[in-house]
Amino acid sequence: MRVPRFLRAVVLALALLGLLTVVASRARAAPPRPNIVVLLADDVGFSDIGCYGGEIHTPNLDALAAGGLRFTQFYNTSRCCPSRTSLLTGLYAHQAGIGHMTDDFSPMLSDGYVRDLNEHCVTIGQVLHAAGYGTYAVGKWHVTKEIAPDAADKHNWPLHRGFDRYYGTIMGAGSFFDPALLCRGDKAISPFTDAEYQPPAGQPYYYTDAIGDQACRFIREHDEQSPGKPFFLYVAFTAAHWPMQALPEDIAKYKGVYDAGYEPIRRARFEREKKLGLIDPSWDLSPQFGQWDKVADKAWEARGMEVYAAMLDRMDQNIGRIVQTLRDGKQLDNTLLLYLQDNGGNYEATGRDPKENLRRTDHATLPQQPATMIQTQMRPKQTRDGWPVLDGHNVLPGPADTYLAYGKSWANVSNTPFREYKHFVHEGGIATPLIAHWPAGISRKGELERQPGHLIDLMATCVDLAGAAYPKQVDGHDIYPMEGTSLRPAFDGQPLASRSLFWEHEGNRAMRQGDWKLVAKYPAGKWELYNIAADRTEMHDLSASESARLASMVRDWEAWAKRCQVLPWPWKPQYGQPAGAGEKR
Ligand SMILES: [Ca+2]
Repeated sequence: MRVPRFLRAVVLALALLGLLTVVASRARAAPPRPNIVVLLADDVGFSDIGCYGGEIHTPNLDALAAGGLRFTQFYNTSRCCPSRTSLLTGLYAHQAGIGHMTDDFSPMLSDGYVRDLNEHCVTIGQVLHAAGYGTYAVGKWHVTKEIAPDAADKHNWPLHRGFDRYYGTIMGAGSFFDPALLCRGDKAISPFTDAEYQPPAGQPYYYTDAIGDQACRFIREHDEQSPGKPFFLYVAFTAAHWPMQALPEDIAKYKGVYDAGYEPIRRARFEREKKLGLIDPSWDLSPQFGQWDKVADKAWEARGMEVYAAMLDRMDQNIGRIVQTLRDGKQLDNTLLLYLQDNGGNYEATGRDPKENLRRTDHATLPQQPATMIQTQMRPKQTRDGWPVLDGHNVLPGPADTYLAYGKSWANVSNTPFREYKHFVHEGGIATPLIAHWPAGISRKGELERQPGHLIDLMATCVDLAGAAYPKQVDGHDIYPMEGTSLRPAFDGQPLASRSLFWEHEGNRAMRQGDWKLVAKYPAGKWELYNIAADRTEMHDLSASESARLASMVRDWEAWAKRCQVLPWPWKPQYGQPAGAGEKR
């Protein structure tokens, strides 16, 4: 039967309309680009938060873990500056110019160690801003050597590195009650005369609360001012970096929890990690550092850990406020929240063994300082109301007039079950939790992801999820290609791109290739080799029995070190030279 031509035209038109309708509804159904919130903690070990085995109360992080994905083999780069550099730029830190610290004044400053972000990198802020995201940074920055309040050159400060708004500290550490180089945007401010944020009545200024408050404010104001536009928010807490300072009500929650010392806490964490499936039951627990029965002042020693726990507890409370603000703004469903830590537990002995162990006097002995003063001292000599800041064994850490670290033995507990600490690239220095929570984008609720990942992957993930273009050049300067890979396949239970991962910090070196890890301590330290699947606690060195594999991996590490400006390094001896005078030991 012949179909009249006009009828065929009508059928064709209807079919086209139907097709267009399907296309249009698919376009409507495509989810909008997610907001991305990175929550970074400072100097915290693998086992500290609850959902990674700790007894510290972190219900908000635990809830994110229950509704999202926990990575069991995620890595940082073992120290503040390089980790932040790597996170922000998607490069190995040496490529961006910060292979060591921003305040390293060693004379040899080859390309990998210029102490400032170079012109061959961009930050996630820059890339996502260009892709139409609102971009916000809160908290610790620590990727520039320009740390004077009136620095003429602020080209590596947050507002000049892709962020629309910033509140936080440009320097690496400071008092929680009077932070060093606190800034709003480019301007250094005093927390005590800041018209835009004051703590609730009766509460002191406390940096962790201010960070949380400001993060919530940026989220709310973004919703009001740019509805429908996605945002990137980088929240870099300074908890639980020294000094151990916390609010009394939080410290009180942990009173007595650590009175039995290191061993029972470490053992309990080890057992919980096994129960949670985070570690393999066949792995040995690494040796414990510190003997509780030899500790002379147990109350003082336990107090350090009580305050540390209180600092993380308060951070978690503020993460809860951030999550609630997202929920209130109906943003939580399409926000990717990533929680991670910049390096392992910190063995540095700041304030623990001073020349003089002073005692607190019964009245303030120093002149008051004006509320308007800009604090520039990492370790203030006094509080604003005239109390000298004290360290040593005659003061219990916690209040504003104390400045102490929690010490190597507790850092060893933080890093359960692993060896070593911040600075080093054995697993205790570089293993971090990564919690990824995104209701609309991650279906694997409460699951563990066992593929390795690294800070360099955050840029690649952001570029992928935002549909952003990573630039080849900026202002005529070539930009290094991203080193990482998007984590999105892992969100869907798929394999990540196969690659090797590399580390160097202060001559400590490492590489991951499949299940194998090459690692060495100090510039002249000998290479060790571990099978991480069988022995992630690095207790059984296989370098002698796997000499061919060792040689092959060493060659790969050397090629990476040359390509990524790791070598020549500022340490003695130079790489490959025998141990000698001046070697760091
Ligand atoms: Ca750190």
